[in-house]
Amino acid sequence: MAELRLAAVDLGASSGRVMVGEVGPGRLELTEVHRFANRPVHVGGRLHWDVLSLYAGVLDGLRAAGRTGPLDGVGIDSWAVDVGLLDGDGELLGNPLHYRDAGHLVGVDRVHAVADAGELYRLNGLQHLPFTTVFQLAARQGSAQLAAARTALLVPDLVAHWLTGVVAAEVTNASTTGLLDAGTRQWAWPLVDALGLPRELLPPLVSPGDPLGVLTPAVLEQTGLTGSVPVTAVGSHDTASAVVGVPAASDRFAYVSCGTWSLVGVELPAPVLTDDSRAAGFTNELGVDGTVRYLRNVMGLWLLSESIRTWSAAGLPADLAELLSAAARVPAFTAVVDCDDPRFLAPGDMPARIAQLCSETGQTPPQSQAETVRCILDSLALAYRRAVRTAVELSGTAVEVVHVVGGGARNTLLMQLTADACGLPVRAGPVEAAALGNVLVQARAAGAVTGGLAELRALLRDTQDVVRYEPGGDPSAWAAAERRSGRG
Ligand code: ADP
Ligand code: LRH
Repeated sequence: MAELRLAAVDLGASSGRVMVGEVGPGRLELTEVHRFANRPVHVGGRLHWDVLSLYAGVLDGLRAAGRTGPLDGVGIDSWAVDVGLLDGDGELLGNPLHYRDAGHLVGVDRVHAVADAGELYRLNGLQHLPFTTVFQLAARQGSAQLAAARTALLVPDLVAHWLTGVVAAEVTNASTTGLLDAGTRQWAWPLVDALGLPRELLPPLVSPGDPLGVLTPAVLEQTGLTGSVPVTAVGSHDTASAVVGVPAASDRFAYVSCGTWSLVGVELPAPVLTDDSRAAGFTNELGVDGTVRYLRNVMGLWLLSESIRTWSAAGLPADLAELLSAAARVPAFTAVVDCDDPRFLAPGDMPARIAQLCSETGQTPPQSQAETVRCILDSLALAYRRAVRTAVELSGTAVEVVHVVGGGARNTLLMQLTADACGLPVRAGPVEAAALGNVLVQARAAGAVTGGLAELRALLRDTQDVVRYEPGGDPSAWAAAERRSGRG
């Protein structure tokens, strides 16, 4: 089979990007053709995604992709949980709410009145996060928008719908809604009914590799693309695509999908739905090829990006590279915090919140920007250590290496700290694992490559750059730091 040119649309919390993957047996080359900012908008007391601006970025990206040559296909992945609501005419009823909006919280009690936390976990297998779609929809009960809604589309499904006209819910991302049964992998209708949500809101499920449709004539005209351009379902949850993009050589690996969030875990054949797993805050999201992504959401580089935003607004130095090199000169463990503290979730003054938590745990708060950055990186490495160890314990898997993918793999200090903290070798990269996973699933569906995840990962190993970090330092220092963070 000839080589294919496939576009990956990858919308992240910090930026959207369109990449072109050239792929065939033994070849996988990814080129970024367009990147655009993703700027949430606070309006009317709620935090929204500017989804039309993102869609305009997607169209610009497809146009740019077309300028580099004809396209054989398109796949879309994006962040989880948030939905756009469409009315009976298929019109978007409002901008999707952002998962960091505080208004979702009222939904938690409403859902727990129908199914307590234990029942919910046995059903959907998800870590408790206050913004999971089921809580978001419950919070909107009684709103005019939800009353008018006939279809709820997760963000990548919404983009796919605008590109093709097709209405579908891709299953890896549907598994983040809390409304999918982790056992049957179908919509959990009894829960949907008990919550009084209309069944019609939830579209038919599709799986990665399924054909979705073709770009509409209007999209072809807007992008200058020609012919019939297929859109294929990929792991539409960006983390699902990123895990495909992990260049692991065996199944004895843990991963950190390291971007705005850090998703830390292992790949399993079946969910772990025990009470211990629930208490440890582990999630069972669906992966490509029927796998389970058994992982924890760690607050991630959000702690750093939101600190930088705070400093920049105050006119303080805010260059990422300079801050990281200053942090590398600060002694380790000056202060550490529990990254999982829910107070870190919302936008706002991050350095102040970090200082507050340090005081609450009896530590001297960071005294400089460099110390704050160091505190964030030490604390993230500690959280990765805890999550990897707990994933191994609860799932019974063996782990010999930690693969880190996503933008955070560029952070050399964080990578070394991760190796030291976990006491395991770290393999960092590729940075654009989600786009690579997206392209690989399309390529396989089109017959340009064959095999399971192991074969797709072998192609990644042969074609992508990976940086190696070996563990060092004093392991007991990490256990002591963990106690100081309030988690030990
Ligand atoms: P998302 O998909 O959530 O938008 P990315 O995977 O693009 O996130 O990762 C974004 C993060 O990567 C940034 O918050 C930043 O901390 C980190 N990052 C990006 N470039 C670099 C770099 N050159 N050096 C260190 N860190 C980087
Ligand atoms: C990462 C991510 C993560 C979700 C969060 C909302 O981009 O998709 O897997 O938990 O966004």
